[in-house]
Amino acid sequence: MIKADYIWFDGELVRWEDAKVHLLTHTLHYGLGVFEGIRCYNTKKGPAIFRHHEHIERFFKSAHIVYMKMPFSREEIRKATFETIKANNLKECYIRPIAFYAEGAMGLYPLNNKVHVAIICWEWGAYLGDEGLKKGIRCKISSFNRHHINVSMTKAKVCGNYVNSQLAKIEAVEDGYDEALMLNVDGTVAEGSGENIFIVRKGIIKTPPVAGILEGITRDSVITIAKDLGLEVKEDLITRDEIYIADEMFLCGTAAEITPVREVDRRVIGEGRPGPITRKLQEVFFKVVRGEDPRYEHWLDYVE
Ligand code: PPE
Repeated sequence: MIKADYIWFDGELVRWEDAKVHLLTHTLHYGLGVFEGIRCYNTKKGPAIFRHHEHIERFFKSAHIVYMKMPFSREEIRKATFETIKANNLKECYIRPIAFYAEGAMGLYPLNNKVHVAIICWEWGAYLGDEGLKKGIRCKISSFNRHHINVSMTKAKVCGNYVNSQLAKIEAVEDGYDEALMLNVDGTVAEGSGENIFIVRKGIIKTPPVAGILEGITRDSVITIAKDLGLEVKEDLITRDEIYIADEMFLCGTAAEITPVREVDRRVIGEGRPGPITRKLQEVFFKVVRGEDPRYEHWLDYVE
């Protein structure tokens, strides 16, 4: 990864090398921490954070779901993020706020341990590769199911939830694919290891309903943009075989942005290259995040 100079840690900027924690950090052992993934893009008016308020809100809602008390306010986190971007002189970056339990008591009751909060910013290019963004990626339906809604809290971006994602991702990569697609325990399509899923069939865009998956902010942006383009969007259950016969498919997320999918389980999707609707959505999305579409100006939080 491309390192930056400073990390915001519990209210102050510390040097990247000095941002360290104790080996008994509770979250390192048991996984109960919450995090966000946000992107800042360069615009004509300077760096702007895409849908910053929605990401901060989800960060706090994640904490709320898992009983964690956030020791900073939303506005403090927002200002701290600006501070970190400026201290590192970044124009475009990925932003990773994380809240986690410190050392103290061990065992499975963490609420008496201090909550640490850090904000880390660094330059992160195309998550699934530049080539993937242009030509599409190859996916595999994972042998691992996505979380049951009463096993893990899927609306919360909890550190420990990502063990399941990593099992799927490792399996897919070791088998020669770029990314894993995960099914719910009932067999319907859920999400990628770190992205939401969309297909296009007969001109209609389809994505699974939010039950059981992370309520992606990029997913919401894509739905809004698509509807504004006059396209029909359906939030409905998708079966595995419906993916195989889709005309187009793409994944979306903060890190993955809009990444086309050209093959799933060795079946070519559509023409085997990004389809017209996927390309149109990508084109508008990249204009929106870089402040080139006034209709979505309210989605940008300019770094002050
Ligand atoms: N589902 C999952 C499981 C997920 O992790 C993400 C984001 C999404 C959907 C899309 O959500 P949103 O970013 O709000 O559109 N995954 C983050 C972590 C990636 C990582 O490898 O770390 C991200 O994209 O930042």
